Amino acid sequence: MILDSNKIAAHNEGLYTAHKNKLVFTASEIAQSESIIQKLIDFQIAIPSWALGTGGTRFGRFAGGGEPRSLEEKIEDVGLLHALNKASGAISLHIPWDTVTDYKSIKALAAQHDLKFDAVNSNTFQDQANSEHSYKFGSLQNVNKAIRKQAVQHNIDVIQQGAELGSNSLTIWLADGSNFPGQLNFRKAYENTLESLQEIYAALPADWKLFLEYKCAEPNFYSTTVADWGQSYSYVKKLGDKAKTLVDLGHHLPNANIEQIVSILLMDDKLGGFHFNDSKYGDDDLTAGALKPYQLFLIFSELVEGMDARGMNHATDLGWMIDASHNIKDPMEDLLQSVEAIMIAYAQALSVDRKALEIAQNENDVVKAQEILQNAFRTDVRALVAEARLRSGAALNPVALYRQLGVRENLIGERGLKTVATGL
Ligand SMILES: [Mn+2]
Repeated sequence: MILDSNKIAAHNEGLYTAHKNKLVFTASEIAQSESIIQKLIDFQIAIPSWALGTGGTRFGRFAGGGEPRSLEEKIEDVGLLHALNKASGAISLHIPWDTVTDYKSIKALAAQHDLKFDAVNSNTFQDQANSEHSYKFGSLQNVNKAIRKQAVQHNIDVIQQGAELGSNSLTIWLADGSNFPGQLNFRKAYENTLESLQEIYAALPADWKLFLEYKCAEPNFYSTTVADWGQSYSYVKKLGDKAKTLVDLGHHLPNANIEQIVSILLMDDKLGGFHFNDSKYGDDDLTAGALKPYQLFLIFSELVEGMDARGMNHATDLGWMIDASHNIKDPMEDLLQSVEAIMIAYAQALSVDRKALEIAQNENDVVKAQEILQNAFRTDVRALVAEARLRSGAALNPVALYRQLGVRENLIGERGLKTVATGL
């Protein structure tokens, strides 16, 4: 299904007057509105290929209809999202779920939808049908050298596939760890993992980055071999300049101060990118900004401050991606909501009065510092986000237009009611 741009224009026409009134008011409240709108236009958030189908829990999966059955259909779905919001101009593939056989046609399809290939993700957390060795007791950490070799080779294969597509980063998340005390020698698990990562790092093209994601628990519940940002940092520091830490918002112990982690990693040039989602208990993978929008804003506030301090390009110098699972919502609607929440947090962070905040900090004026941050958070920036979409040719209200056009019903018509997205 391809969205007709006339339908987007007609939708925008109906909402235009109300939007313009809001925009005029917002611009009167936020001095730097025009530069914020431009930054929002440039900012793109990658959609992971595995988020387009309905996820599940340990207990069951309730499939939606019209889910993408192939990589081609996943690209078409991201193309639909991007047409609606012009802020989802990249797709992140997961190998082997999205193994490409015809690079030329896949690249042409992505180009047709104005999509780039973001980081490619390797998978050593499950056994593949044709693999010789099992990852039951870990992959890069495994006590068996042959199993480590197989996992290293898989990552090198993923790099090669990504390079064919024009991607320039590899994300590694390891399920490696242990479930019981005594199962692992922590130091040896670390050393094996480091050696394996070094072999993968050696295969990276010159202009590539390696993102090492951490996670405090799950699927292993006693120890995780890359458990937190400190452990990821320890590995990437030893690997070299192309290796960075990736922060997934759902991968911390409860109440971790993620904004502080982000600030320090950025300062040390070791922050690679983000996986956005929201959570109440653990790796809940809920819609970004659904539960803790203030935390999301505070994280973006540190990102903007830290990137500006280093003279970085907000749009291109870090990897921005959603990593979420949709168990009960239409995945496409959920992704539109996530992108909107991320854009709002980014716009709010851009509107913070940095000079006034610095003065308040230097004067230990705690009340003033809080007032400045909360004023930015409490100012409604949705008209700026909508204006960025309007200027890009996207919809003023993407979720409303998605429903109005009956996109899901169309996809069910094309693909059937009982489809299951590949990969999950
Ligand atoms: Mn993740």
